[in-house]
Amino acid sequence: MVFSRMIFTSAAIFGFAFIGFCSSGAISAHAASVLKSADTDHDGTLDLAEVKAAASTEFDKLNKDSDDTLDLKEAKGRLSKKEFKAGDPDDDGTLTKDEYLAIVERLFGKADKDNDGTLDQKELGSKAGHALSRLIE
Ligand SMILES: [Ca+2]
Ligand SMILES: [Ca+2]
Ligand SMILES: [Ca+2]
Repeated sequence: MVFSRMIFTSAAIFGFAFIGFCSSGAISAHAASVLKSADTDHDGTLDLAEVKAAASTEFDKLNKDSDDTLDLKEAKGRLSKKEFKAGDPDDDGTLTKDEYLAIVERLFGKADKDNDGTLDQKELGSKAGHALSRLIE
């Protein structure tokens, strides 16, 4: 009885560890791919200029009707409704590229935990880094 409970417990612990491993693995896989594609000077980190350049390209890609702004529908999957509203200070229901890049810059500052002006893969895998990587790839 005690023995079988022990097996069950260790199986459960193993299961949780496995799930945890998979989800953090998925985040860092995305972080790694964002890092690879946006790191144009190949120094292994992203500075703000690289992040903004990638975000600007992504904005153009998301902006399907080419009217210079993103509406909530175009930003879907990248920004939650709340994030969209917070990034739209003139409250006109659309994001200009400047507003989009301001969100990116804010998230960059949040993700740059050691304040060295660059994001490494670990910082990109953080919560803010993950939110940021959605906006640049
Ligand atoms: Ca770089
Ligand atoms: Ca706006
Ligand atoms: Ca940093």
